[in-house]
Amino acid sequence: MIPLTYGATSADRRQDPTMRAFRADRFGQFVHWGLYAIPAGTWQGRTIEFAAEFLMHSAHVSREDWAALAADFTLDGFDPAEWARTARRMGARYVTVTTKHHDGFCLWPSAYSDFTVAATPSGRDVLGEILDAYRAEGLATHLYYSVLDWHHPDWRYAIESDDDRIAFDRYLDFATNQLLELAERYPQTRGFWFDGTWDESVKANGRWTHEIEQLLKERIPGAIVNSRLRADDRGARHFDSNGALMGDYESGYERRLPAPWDRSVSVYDWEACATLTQASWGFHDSAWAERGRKTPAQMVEQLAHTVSLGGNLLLNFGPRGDGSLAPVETALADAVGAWMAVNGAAVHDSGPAPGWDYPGWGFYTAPLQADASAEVSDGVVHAIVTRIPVSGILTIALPPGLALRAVRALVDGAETPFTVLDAHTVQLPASAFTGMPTVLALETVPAGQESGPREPNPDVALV
Ligand code: FHN
Repeated sequence: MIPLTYGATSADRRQDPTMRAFRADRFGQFVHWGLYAIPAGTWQGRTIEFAAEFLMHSAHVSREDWAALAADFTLDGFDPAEWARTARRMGARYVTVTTKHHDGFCLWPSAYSDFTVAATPSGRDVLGEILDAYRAEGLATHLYYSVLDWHHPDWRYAIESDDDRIAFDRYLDFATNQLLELAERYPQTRGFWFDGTWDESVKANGRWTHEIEQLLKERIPGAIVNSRLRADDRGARHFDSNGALMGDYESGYERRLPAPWDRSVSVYDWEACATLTQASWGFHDSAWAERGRKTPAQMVEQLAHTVSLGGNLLLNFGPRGDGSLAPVETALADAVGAWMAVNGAAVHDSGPAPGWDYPGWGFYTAPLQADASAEVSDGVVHAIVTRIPVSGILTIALPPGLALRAVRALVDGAETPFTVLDAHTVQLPASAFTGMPTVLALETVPAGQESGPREPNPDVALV
């Protein structure tokens, strides 16, 4: 064991009520909103095919020009109650909101910065309004905070001189003040989600990452902090130099998931985050972002995949510059919500089904058990079918010692017959499930001849 002062604080996963509630929630909404939603990926007529929230950086916009966007942050379409209702309808149980992203703009009127909502036409505490709206809908609230800050003159990527060290110490004091201010202003916050911590300057300050985590937990007992904040004495991130998880849950799965058979991740808590558009978290108004937009079925599949391995999924929304939600995002939320309204029991309060191996055609989940060390899930196990085999048959390998009594669809309780093959294997006809894959044959002809006469096929009757 390497001796560490700022490594993991505990070898075990937390079992207190706040952490259990977070684990049981399984599905959260991420919200990236800030000044970057106004230019939405385009600066002076040039659309940059990169994340919208990086535009200041990728279009080389000066601090002054970027700060001038504050005058256009007019909240004309801002309706946080609508955001919160949309999230609740979708089945999300918590929200994580960007309080300050890499551009340094603060959604709350921070006493420590002049680059905040206080400098916008409304001067309103936008963050406070968002948090109140979500809590009114019964969702827990988490605060995203970027340590990386392109606006603050004392931010450093690396510490290469005494001057850098002095400046960066000032920067860390500023960040500490802001974080304690957030904890004081919004004491009902359940968690802090740190980002922008990958640079050498932060890695050289493992002590600060340790201390701020402890300070926030003193101010808000039970607060949940992601692993991304942390570096240890030697600069190791997420997991300390002895391999132990720092923070309360691992937050390294960004726009990717562990392999569906990789049960090794289930030994700790983790959360994946995902974009709806192509690799942009902030609103990006372009064909480029749309090319990568996910369907409701893809998001449901990611959710099932995540829960089957004991993770939470944080699904990102990027409201538009005026504060309104893009209709395409509301439509996705509603479609996922319609699925969740019927099938939510396989997601909420659920986790991996111990003893049930990845079946290839979908995912198994089971209700969270008080005894997390159980080797086999018996009782009800949910099978979430996402890929129906072309054979039309689903094969279920039962954990040794279990037999199947009945199979019912969650949607209406209708029973599905199955065939027992041997002591451990049963088969279901895939016709029991909706959504059979369809194969389309695309017949092509040279352009201009598409409406010409068709050769009759002598083998089939024309209809
Ligand atoms: O650079 C950010 C990005 O804009 C976004 O906030 C994501 C969300 O996880 N985090 C960073 C990239 O890892």
